[in-house]
Amino acid sequence: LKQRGHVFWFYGLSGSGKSTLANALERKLAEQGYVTKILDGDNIRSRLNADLGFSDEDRQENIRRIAEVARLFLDSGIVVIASFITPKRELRANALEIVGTEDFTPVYIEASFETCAERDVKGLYAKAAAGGVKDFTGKDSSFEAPEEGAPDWTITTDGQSEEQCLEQLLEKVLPLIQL
Ligand code: GGZ
Repeated sequence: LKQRGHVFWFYGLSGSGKSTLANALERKLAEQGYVTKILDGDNIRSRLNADLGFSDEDRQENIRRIAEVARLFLDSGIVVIASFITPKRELRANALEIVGTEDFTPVYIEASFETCAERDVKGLYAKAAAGGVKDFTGKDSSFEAPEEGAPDWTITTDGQSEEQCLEQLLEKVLPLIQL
């Protein structure tokens, strides 16, 4: 492959825009001939990790397995775009450790809980507010933003268009995957 493999690990609240941006980024990269793989709830939580829920332990196992899968794709030189809430710093650190520091970039997709709740694309926030979602991130289960000085990239979807976010991403992504 005429590319350098890399794992871009998108994390942030449900509804922050992770999947939208992951898909948009994949489309752009594909146009330019890059071979990519998206890992997200749709292809992982529905199958490989269908046995896992949202307790701290299950999220940890979820992220561990995904990072191992990402590593396999990376071994083949593929650009992986993983998109999971990954709510705790420790979970992000574990994923980075499994994949390897060199080839892993954590990307915080930032939007406030209020913004995500307003968007409520899947009606999950309304359901959670009514008490119908166990361990909901940002409500009964905490989300840890990147610590001050963390090397993580931050893309703010709050108040920026998808195009603006995508442009910011591309500018940082391309130098890492170009040979
Ligand atoms: C958070 C939940 C929950 C709870 C179901 N808390 O926006 P979505 O719907 O499509 O994506 C969310 C997805 C989160 O799974 P992850 O694998 O990314 O989470 S983690 O990294 O923390 O393991 C959401 C849906 O699952 N969902 N219940 N309780 N999100």
